[in-house]
Amino acid sequence: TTQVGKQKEARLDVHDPLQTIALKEQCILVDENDKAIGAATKADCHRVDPQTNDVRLHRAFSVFLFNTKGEMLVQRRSVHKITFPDTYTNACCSHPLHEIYEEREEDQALGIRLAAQRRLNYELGIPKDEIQPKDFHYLTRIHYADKGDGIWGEHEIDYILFLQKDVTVRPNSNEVSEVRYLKRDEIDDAVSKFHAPLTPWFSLILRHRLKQWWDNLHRLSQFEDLNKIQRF
Ligand code: DMA
Ligand code: MN
Repeated sequence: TTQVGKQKEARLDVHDPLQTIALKEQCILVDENDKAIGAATKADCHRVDPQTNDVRLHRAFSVFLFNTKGEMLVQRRSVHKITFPDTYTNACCSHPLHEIYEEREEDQALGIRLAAQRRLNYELGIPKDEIQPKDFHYLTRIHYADKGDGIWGEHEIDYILFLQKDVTVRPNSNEVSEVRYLKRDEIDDAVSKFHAPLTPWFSLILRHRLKQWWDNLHRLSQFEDLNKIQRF
C-alpha cells in the first residue's frame, strides 16, 4: 500500500516553479452557503484528501469574456498548470485571495470583481485599465466538485461573471497556451474538434446555462440569481 500511497501523493516539488509558488497563495474557505470560514493555501484547497476523497470547499470565480461581435474567448490551459493542465476552458478562472484584504469584500461581489481584474491581467495580459470591477455582470454562483486527476481537484463556490468588451489580449504562456474567439453558432462543432478535453466546470456550464446566457448578452439582468447557489 505504501507504493500506491506514494504515487497518489500530492507533491509540491515536481511542478513548474511559478505554479509551485502560487500553491502558497491563501484561498478563502467557505461553507455550503458561501459564508467565509477561514483561509487555506491553494495547495490545501486543491488536494484530494486520500482518506475521504474530498477537496476543501473554497471561493472562486469564472469569467466568460465576449467581444462586441458576440464571440466568446476560450483558452487552452498551459501544460504547466497543476490542476487540469492542457484543457480548454472559459476566458479566466481563479480565486479571490485571503491575503489581499479587498478581495474579501462581499458587498456587490467587489472582492471577486477585483480578483477577476487581477487575473485577467495576469493570465491574458489584459491591461487593468481596460476592465473595471463594475464592468462585470455577476450572474449567479455554482457549487461543484471534481476530483481532477485524483490528486489535485476542485470544490468551489464559483461566481459566474460575464463581460462583453473588446480588449487587448497578450496571453501569459505559463498560464495559457492558446486563445481563440468562438462564434455562438459554431460552439458545439468547435468543441467537438478540440484536441484536448474541456475542464469539468466549463463543460458543466456549457451544458446547463451558457447558451441561454450567451443568447441574451444584452439583457443579462433578467438571468441574475444572486441569492440561490446552483448545485450541480
Ligand atoms: C480555479 O481556476 C477556479 C475555477 C473556477 C476552476 P484555476 O485553476 O485556473 O486557478 P488559478 O488560475 O488561480 O490557478
Ligand atoms: Mn479552486
